[in-house]
Amino acid sequence: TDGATGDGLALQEARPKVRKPPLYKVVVLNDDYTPMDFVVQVLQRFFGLSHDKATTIMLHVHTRGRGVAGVYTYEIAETKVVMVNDYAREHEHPLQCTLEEAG
Ligand code: TYC
Repeated sequence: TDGATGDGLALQEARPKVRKPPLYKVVVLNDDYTPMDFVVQVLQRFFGLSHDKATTIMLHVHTRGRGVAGVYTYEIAETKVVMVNDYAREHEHPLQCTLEEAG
């Protein structure tokens, strides 16, 4: 505001400059050993997907080699990558996911 009246009439209000943060894809990779139902459960648990959507993505990864589980800001994407990779290792499955800049 203009400080004098507090109503923004005497001086023009500045347009707030709001920038969209860069986004990152969490990419899930195929492998020959992780059970399909484990992948579906991981996608549901860590990416909030329905069973149907998780199954569609799992089958896409299985047939095409990789697929996007979700798109997030850097900190959230990186945290999910670590959580999924740790969880898969704990369960002794080779399932892996990685970060990728979203265009
Ligand atoms: N290819 C695995 C199998 O045949 C299934 C699988 C799907 C594994 C997706 C990883 O990200 C993955 N059991």
